Amino acid sequence: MSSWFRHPITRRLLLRGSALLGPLSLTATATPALAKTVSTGARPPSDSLGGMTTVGEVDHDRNGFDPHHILTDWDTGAVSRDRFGRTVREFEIVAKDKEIEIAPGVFFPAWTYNGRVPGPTLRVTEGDRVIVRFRNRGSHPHTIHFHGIHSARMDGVPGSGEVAPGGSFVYEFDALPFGCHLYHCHSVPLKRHIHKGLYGAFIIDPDEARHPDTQRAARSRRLGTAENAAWQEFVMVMNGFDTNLDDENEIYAVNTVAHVYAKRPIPIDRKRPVRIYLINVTEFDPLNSFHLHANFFDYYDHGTTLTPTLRIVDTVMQCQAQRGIIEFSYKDHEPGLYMFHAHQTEFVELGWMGFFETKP
Ligand SMILES: [Cu+2]
Repeated sequence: MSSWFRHPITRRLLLRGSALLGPLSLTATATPALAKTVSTGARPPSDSLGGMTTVGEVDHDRNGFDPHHILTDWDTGAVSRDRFGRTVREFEIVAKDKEIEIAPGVFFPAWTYNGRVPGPTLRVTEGDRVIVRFRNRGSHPHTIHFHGIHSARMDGVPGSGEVAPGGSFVYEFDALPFGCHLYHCHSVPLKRHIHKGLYGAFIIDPDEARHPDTQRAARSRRLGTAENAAWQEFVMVMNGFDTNLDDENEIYAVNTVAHVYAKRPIPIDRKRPVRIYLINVTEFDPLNSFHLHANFFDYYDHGTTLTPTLRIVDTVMQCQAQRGIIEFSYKDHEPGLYMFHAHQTEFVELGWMGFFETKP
């Protein structure tokens, strides 16, 4: 039987209906809160957007996380030294079920790491010993599978590091290679466990002592250095949500909440360069992308090199779990609102669009 007969109302049909009929007012949890008018008080003004954002406000306090904080809240762990003098970073991650609001009035029964989607952004330095104490307080078996170099025992897949509800496991490995990585649950069915919200960014900064020929570039990446402090760094996890179980996403976003950076633009100091750790975890669609307006950027695929793998581009695409680092500057631009979005334009209308607001 075709999927059309099993799920006669798809988001594409809804969009088609929306175009024909005007504003939609369908029941929450099944449909995004899209409309042809923009919410009051939101920036930028509605006439500049053509009324393409969600209407109303998400209660970030109720969610327990705010996508604006997620942009920059690095979790560097509890730091100690081992007997060899090496830095050890310990993290606590708890899986739990939690309903979250992903667009105004649209609630999603998520599975979360530490109560948020995406989970905490773990940030370590190349060569650190990483210890992750994982407890599963959710309703299903879960794992944490890290993208990185580690032993089979630490791989976080069924049969190796999978944790039943109520159980726990300690993942331990060296942080390698440096780059922009991710972690996610690897229990089956995999697409459901990932799509429910069990993922997060895992950033390994380069250790400049290991890169004598590119020390300056390495230091600019490593949190805590003066070179790094000159940058404005943001984590952007591109995700989507299937609210009606039809294996298609009804809502798309960066860091979970539809249009959150359109309605509250990300302020940037245009004199300082910008670095984005971009990660795609979107389920059900083979590709996602990032497009920057009125500017071009350099891109480091997987973040595992200190020289760009793409130069002077304004769009980059990523398959699921692909990620990379984007670097650009607005120093020669006039102050204003500069848009960024997926260049799958359907995703834009369903939540994946935002603005940088450059200050003089
Ligand atoms: Cu899981």
